[in-house]
Amino acid sequence: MRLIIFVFSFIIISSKSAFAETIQIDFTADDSYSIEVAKIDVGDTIEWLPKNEGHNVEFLGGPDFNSLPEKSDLNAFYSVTFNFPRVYLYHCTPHGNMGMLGLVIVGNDFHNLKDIEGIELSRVAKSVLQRLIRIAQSNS
Ligand SMILES: [Cu+2]
Repeated sequence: MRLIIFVFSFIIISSKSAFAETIQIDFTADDSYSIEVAKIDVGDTIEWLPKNEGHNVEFLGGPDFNSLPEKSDLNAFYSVTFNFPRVYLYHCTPHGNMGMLGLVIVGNDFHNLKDIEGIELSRVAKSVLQRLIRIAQSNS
């Protein structure tokens, strides 16, 4: 009986780590993120690669503003594991007003979309956000 429990718990632990994925997003030469809409599962990790200079990642919104990941340094590798579902919005601190934005949808959960849409942005950034939301919803 004890052996069965042991085997069963091992399967749960190993299957969880086997399915956790890592997605890589580059800073592009034309001031954007190579993947603007990332749809991932709970527990997945996103890595941002500083392939071009002058960019970073700063979160503007998510399920719980106080627990959002810290702003990354310019030109630095950055990695975040998303353990809670919902929509997350981030931008590049120097280029956010010009529309360098990214959306992360964790667990296909759009419950906080209204909060994300209510975040104050420049006019250009606002229209980029609307485009990204349409992309996110069209293949959900
Ligand atoms: Cu930038």
